[in-house]
Parts: sequence; structure tokens; C-alpha cells
Amino acid sequence: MIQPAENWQAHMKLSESAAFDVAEKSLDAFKIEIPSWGFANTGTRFGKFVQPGAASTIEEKFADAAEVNRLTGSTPTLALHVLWDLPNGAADVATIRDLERRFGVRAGSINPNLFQDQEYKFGSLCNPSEDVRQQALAHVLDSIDIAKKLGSRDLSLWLPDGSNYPGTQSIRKRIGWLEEALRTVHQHLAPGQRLLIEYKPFEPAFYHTDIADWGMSSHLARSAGDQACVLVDTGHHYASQNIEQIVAWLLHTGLLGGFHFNDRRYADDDLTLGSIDPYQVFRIFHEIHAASTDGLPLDIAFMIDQSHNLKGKIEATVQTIVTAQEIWLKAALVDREQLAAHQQSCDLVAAEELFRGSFWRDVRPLAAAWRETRGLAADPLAALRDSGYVERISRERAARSSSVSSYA
Ligand code: PSV
Ligand code: MN
Repeated sequence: MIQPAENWQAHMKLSESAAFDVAEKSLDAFKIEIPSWGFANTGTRFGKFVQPGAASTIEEKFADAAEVNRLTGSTPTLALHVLWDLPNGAADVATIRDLERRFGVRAGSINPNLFQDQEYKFGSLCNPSEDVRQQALAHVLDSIDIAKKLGSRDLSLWLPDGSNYPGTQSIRKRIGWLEEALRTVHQHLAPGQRLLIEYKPFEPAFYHTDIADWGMSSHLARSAGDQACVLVDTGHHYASQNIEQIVAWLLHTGLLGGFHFNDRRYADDDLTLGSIDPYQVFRIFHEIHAASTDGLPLDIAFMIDQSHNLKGKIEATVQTIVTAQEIWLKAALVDREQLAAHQQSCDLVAAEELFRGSFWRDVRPLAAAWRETRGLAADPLAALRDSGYVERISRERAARSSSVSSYA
């Protein structure tokens, strides 16, 4: 007769090997795009704390992205912001292609920039001035052209448009201008390309934002065409908003195109993913795994949108990827068949305990074992420290910038 203790151990062994299968399937397929701007010096409106190792050229951004990809094996693409990374527009495509080859990292989503130029004081695609709207549209079309030349699938569009004071703009006229512009943008997409429409409730505008939430993004995506969908930036919600419910709706309506992941405590804080509320990330990931289990067709771009002001940029990016993988794996391990049974019978505590049980499970050994079987460092953060990469680039880049300034 099997003793209860042996029985328990046999069960654990079985479940560990089954868990490793889940780790292999879920982590092999989980690719995350990192942003070029995560490696550059950024700050708040109060100032910048510069880091000697921060990337100041597109080549340095590719080099740092390649280091993150070497350590994690999961970040093959780099999101590019057109004005920051291709200041000469399509003329810079050859440079990017060359960097892709040299560093083994591909250009990812292309982000037009509609927030930097003086003309955009009262908006870009929603500006009351026809000339400014045309200028903004031309930039988006140029960005599509760049994306086509780079073979980048996704155009990731965020507008700063809005107004600061009640009564100062016609909200409805601006909706009309936006619908019209996005239809034109959509017509210029190549087959297979996608337009991802990002929303944000406030900032830089503080009274109304033209694309403030997922309902507005969904409407605009539908009115633009089949290749348009919604981009969820996790930092772009009001405090306590149920983001996983939004994700479930977008999955249900077939409109979920991608994410910009980051964490927040107050507003769009750009903090490291999972640093404030890892359970929320788990709940979002669960919705995606559940939709996949249910056979929904999914095509989701997982992207990070963070700028690290106090932490080391490469270290924080590696930490983010490792965190994302661990939470993704926790959510993959939810026994969804059992959960569905508990949900159906309204066994609330059993359902919640099963759900939370996966969240509390320490999957770090499992993730480390997966990394080792893929020839990756078991602990990417420790491997980064051991590599001396950050110290080396900090020395080299600091020396270069001081020699540049001594010539100036
Ligand atoms: C706006 O807050 C945003 O989330 C958009 O995605 C921009 O492209 C990005 O931040 C710039 O940092
Ligand atoms: Mn974003």
C-alpha cells in the first residue's frame, strides 16, 4: 500500500516534470520586444540623472539590446522611435539594416513621433489646423514607409493630442479628423502590416485626451480597417482600473494587438514590470493563456515601454524580462480545466485558491532549468554582473563623451 507521504512525493515529481513541459512550451514561444529608449538617458520634467553607460547613439542602443538578448534569449527585436532613432527618416534605414546584421537584433515596432515638434502644441492628427494635421499624417506615412523598408510589421501609434481646459476644443470635430486620418494611414499599410492604436487617459493633456481609453481605441481601430488593433500600455489606466478585464474584452473582440508593459503606482510612472503589482501582471497573463486554451486566434506583440531613471538601464531591462518570464510561467501553470470546473460550480474558494496557488508558486528554479537547457545563463542578472559589460560600456562611453566635449 502506498503511504500518504510517498503518494504526495510521487505526485510532486509528476507535477514537476509536467511543469517543465509547460515551461518549455510557454517560455520558448514568449518573445518580448524591448524599447530603444530604455537604454538612453531620460528623466522626469524635473531633470535627468545621467548614467555614464547610457546609450547615446543608435549603435549603442543596438549593442545594449544585443546584450539583453544574449542573456535572456528572448528579446530578438528592438522597438524604434522614428525621430530619436532615425532622425533622417528613410535615409537611415541602411544604417539600421547594418546594425541588425552586426548585432543579431531586428528592428521591431516603428513608433512615429507626434509629440516633439512645436507645431503640435494644440495636437497632431487632431489639431484644428489642416496644415498641422497634414504634417502629422505625412510623418505617420513616412513611418509606414520606414517600417516597410525594414520589414517591421507593426506601426505603434500614440498621440499626445488633447486639451487642457473645458470648452477650448471641439471634442467631436477632433474625433472626425482622427477617424479620417487613421483611415488614410490604414490604406497605406502593406498586407500583413498592423496599426496598433495606443490609448492614455491623460498626460500631456490634462482635461481631455483624444484617445483616452480602450473603447476609443477599439472604435478607431474598427473604423480604420481590419489591420488596425489596440495597444494596451499597462501604465495608461486610472488607479485601480481592472486591466485584465479590458484585456479579456479585447481578446473577445479580436482587437488585442499588443502591450507596452511597465508598472505604476500613481500614473504613467514607467516603473519596472511587476515591481508594484505582480499579481496584476499574473491576472493579465492568465487571460491570455485562457484565451489561447480556448482556441482564440491570438497575435499579440509583447513589448516593454519603460525608461529607467534611477536603476541601471541594462540591468533593469534584464530584470524586467526575467520578471515577465516568471509571471508568464506562473500563469501558464494554472490548471485551467480544474479552474473551469470550479468556476462552473461556483466553488469560489476552490477557484481562488487554485488561481492564487499558481501565483504563489516559486517558478524560479523551473525558469532557471529552462534557461540551462536552452544554453542560457540560469541567472541572467548574475551573468550580466559577471560579464562586466556595464562597467566596460560605462568606461568607453564616458571616455568618448569627454573627448567629444573637449573638442567642442
Ligand atoms: C506615451 O506615454 C508612451 O507610452 C508612448 O508609447 C510613447 O511612444 C512612449 O511612451 C514614449 O516614451
Ligand atoms: Mn507606451
